[in-house]
Amino acid sequence: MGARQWCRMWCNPPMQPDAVAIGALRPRLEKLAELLDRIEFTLPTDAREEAEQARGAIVKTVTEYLIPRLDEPEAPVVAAVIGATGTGKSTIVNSLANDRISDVGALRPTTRSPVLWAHRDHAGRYWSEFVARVRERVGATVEVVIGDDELTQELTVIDTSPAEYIAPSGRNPAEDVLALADLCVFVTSPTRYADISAWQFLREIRWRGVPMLFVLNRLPPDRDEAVALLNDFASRLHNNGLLLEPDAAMVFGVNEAVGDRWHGGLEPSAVGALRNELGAVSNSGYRDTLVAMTAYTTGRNVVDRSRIVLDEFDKVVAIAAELEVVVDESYDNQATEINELLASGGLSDMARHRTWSEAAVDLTAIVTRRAGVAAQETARVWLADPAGSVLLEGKGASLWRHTEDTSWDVQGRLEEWEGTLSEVAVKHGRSGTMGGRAAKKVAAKSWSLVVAPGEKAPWGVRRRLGKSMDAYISDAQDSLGRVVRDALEVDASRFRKHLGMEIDVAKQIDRNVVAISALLHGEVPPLESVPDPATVEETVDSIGEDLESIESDETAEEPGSLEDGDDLADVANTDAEHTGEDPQIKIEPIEEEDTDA
Ligand SMILES: Nc1nc2c(ncn2[C@@H]2O[C@H](COP(=O)(O)OP(=O)(O)OP(=O)(O)O)[C@@H](O)[C@H]2O)c(=O)[nH]1
Ligand SMILES: [Mg+2]
Repeated sequence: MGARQWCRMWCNPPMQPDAVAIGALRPRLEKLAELLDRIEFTLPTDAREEAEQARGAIVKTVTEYLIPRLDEPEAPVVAAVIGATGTGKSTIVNSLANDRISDVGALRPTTRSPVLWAHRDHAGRYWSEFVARVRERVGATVEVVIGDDELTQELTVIDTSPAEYIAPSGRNPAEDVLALADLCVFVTSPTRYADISAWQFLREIRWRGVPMLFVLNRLPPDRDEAVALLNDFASRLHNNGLLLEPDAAMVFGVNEAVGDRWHGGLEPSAVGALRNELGAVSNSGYRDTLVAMTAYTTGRNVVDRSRIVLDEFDKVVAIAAELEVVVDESYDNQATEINELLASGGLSDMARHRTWSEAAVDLTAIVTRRAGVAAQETARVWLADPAGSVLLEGKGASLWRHTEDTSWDVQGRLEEWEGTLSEVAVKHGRSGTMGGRAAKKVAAKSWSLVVAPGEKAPWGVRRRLGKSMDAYISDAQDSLGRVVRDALEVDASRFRKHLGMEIDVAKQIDRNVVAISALLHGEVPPLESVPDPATVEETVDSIGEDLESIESDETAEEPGSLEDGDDLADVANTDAEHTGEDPQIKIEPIEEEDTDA
């Protein structure tokens, strides 16, 4: 009874969406987006912009489209009407509605912010959330037109501003709407379809994996001329990887109609085939397939783009590792020199102070100055490096010297050191019997021996440490040396922060990409490559057969269906909707009864 429909929107070959895999994808995708949101490409690698863009696009697609979509599988299909200014997008929307939904006009651009056309049934929770999401992205000026049209029961249509239009906010509303859409209706005209900018936009849409319907509007009345234009457009789409076959039947042709209708649209019959198609793909039986397919394709493309991000991450990690060596060496040199001074008695002057707190002030000045030297040394080497110099130019300007906090921080750490000395004393106490109080006394009286190792130790210290005296001093010097190193590391960590490296994050991203890829059935082909031959062969063959029968019947007027094996869900008796009364161009979709159904 029903018919299976080969929809013209499947410009990319259908893939088998697996409901289970798609459900399992959700947490993985969410995690991936969260991880990608945390990283940032700051180093000037060749593909940095591309990687940053890919990163942003993945985060946006996953959080703003995929997750909400998977959460609300029952929500109406959202079709974004996209195209250059004056191609007749608003005219097409009004024609579909046979009503004034969106203003049309000679002013370019006419539509400056999106117009949503929806059914009043969807004014509930989902709807308010969706509208809020659109408004949040696109701005509060988004207009919502609520109606009763049957078509909108399962479909929300959004008329957009021209694809090339940048709003005063600096955003591109069409792009923003597209990011939330399940389906793109791309409208163009004979004078516009060859524009390069349109193709760039289309390629970007293709990345998203959103199914597309192509409308060539404002065709001339001469049939041969119109057919030639449709063929040319279809073959360009095909050459750009946007249409499986260079087949004009996959494009909706709409004639330049004469005479104005009150609502700024055309006769409804002019868009009859498009309306049927939109009705068919948003039909609840079909919608699940559409949503699953879009989610699936989007998921595949997310994996694809994640690889760009990961490749870039590898490069960045390598550069960062080199720059980090400079940090390590500069600070390590300074720490080593201070430690050598300590060991050789070069800092013995500090022993003149009465208390360690006073002596620590001297050592603080030394360590702070050394931090400054290490910072300067690191910055000097970084400056000579292309990536390093970029880091120094921006937020890294302050890296040339130690920070204002360094001295406070060093002093705090050094003062605490005396407290830890008693533990060293306990370790070296005669036959391991030194109590806590005695150890404290030893610590208080022996700090000066640590900074001035040649001095004679007070009797109390000698008595308690006996033969372990030298070992104690050596251990205590090591522990002070470590405090100095740690204090310098705090200053060094500013450089590391600028490298922004979270290698662990990269690993987690990698793991998620691998898992997502596995859920999507294995390897993801590169974006431009030819799709899975098995699927394509089967699909193309079945189209080919059906085309033959159509080509021999030039008068075929009815929009209809083409069987596509088991890939697509049944569409409940779409025949009933196929009025096919298009008085204009006679290039129509292809129909065949599905006898199995
Ligand atoms: N006669 C005729 N005029 C059309 C047709 N399609 C569009 N127009 C006219 O072309 C002009 C632009 O149409 P719109 O529908 O506003 O174009 P748009 O793509 O929405 O333009 P923007 O909102 O600027 O992006 C209007 O004056 C329409 O009346 C058509 O098929 N026949
Ligand atoms: Mg418009």
